[in-house]
Amino acid sequence: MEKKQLFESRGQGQIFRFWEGLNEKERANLISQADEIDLDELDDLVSTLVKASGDKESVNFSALKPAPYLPIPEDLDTNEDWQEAKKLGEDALRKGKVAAFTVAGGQGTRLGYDGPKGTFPVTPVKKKTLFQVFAEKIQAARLRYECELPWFIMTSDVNHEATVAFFEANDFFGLAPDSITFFRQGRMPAVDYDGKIILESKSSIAMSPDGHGGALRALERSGSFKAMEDAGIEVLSYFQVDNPLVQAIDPYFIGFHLKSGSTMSSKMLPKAYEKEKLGHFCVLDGVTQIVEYSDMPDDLCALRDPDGKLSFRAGSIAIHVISLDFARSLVAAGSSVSLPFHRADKKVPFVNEEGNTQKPDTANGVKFEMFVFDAIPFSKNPLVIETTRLNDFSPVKNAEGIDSPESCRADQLKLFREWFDAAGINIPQGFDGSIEVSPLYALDKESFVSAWKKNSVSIDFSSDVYIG
Ligand code: UD2
Repeated sequence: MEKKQLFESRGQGQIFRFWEGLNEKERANLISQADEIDLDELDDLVSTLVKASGDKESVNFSALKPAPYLPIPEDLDTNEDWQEAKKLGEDALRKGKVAAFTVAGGQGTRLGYDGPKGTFPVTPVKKKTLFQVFAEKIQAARLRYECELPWFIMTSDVNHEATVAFFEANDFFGLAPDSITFFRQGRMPAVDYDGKIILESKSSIAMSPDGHGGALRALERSGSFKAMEDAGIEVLSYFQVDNPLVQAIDPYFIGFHLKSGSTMSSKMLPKAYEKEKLGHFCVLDGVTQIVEYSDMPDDLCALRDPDGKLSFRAGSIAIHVISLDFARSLVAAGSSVSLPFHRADKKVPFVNEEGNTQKPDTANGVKFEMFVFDAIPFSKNPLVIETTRLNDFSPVKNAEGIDSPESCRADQLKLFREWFDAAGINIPQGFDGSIEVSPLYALDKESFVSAWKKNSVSIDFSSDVYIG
């Protein structure tokens, strides 16, 4: 068999070691997985990331500097620069140049939730799921800017069908089904420490999602880039599935991206504490880049400016505006640059010589992932702008504690209370119920205040309050 010979000739014949005992369906499965593997790419990764030192040492930390960022002004409404940016962003939206893009291919292992993360309920009163929150934010932006605003959602093999079924079962949350595109990200095989592809059962290879950086390849492969181009899209508003507070569509951010001639822009927050799990915006030899929290040495995380602020305080919250042409150029045939892979040591279930799958107690292999933010060093005028936590970031990552459903609920309550205050709504002392405002009612404080002025109702604070 040709495929078997090819893998044998490349030292990876072990994936076919149970071949003789497999039925037709099992053989077809194994072959189709093998077809997904680019052996040249894998050889390269094994020699650079598995057998050599790995990617961590490749950064010259002694030359690393904090990246500059555009601070958020005290008063957005009177700041000319920000107001000019807002107008540009709104104009791009009205002209239909923007698409929303959510990466939702991750496995959500830390949350301990069995299902696509986007189907997790997060809002305080109505228990809307993450997907519903984003759908309503996108719908509200479509209405506000009278634009198509297509939504692209990247899934992975493990959650694609369940994700699409969830949208179908919920009537796509009122959005036109053809205005949402679901596409799968790619997969990479896991290898052992000798660089051999790991077989997870007799007929299947241990394959896993190729990281959110795989989005660029997947957008190209799925025809989504082409569809965006045909629809006149110029920029993507990129966000992660785990963060319901994100301003899915932020005219200020989009406007600054356009105004500064950037091809990839990012939002930052000052880190709340030294080891907060956010990538760090840095500059190395004049090139802006993100150094992931797990790769940043402790002493640099702890370094402080004379005023006591953390020097490397600019934390990435994984919200970007990316120009379509730039994203495409990184994956175009013959492109001179490509996103690097990172190594992650994992416990990878494997098939033993008796043909049974075994779960190891310690890491036994390496998975390969790309990160979308590794595109930043290739971008023109990469812009980093500050935002505020309540207006953009409270992710659901862990079952409890920091970045959990509970902390996210508390942040939503804080945000909605702020909106109530701004609109002059008096919350009775001792009210300990929940408050929730639908994105379809208001997307931000400003729109809440003006909607409330036009259309206030009396609120019954004897139970939870929902404004929709
Ligand atoms: C990510 C960033 C971190 C910080 C933080 C903010 C990385 C490596 N780190 O950390 O710097 O910005 O977010 O919340 O990204 N995903 C896919 N496919 C994959 C893997 C992930 O779609 O193969 C999606 C996943 O569904 C989620 C997002 O990417 O929406 C983040 O993934 P994560 O939870 O692994 O990232 P995290 O929290 O370590």
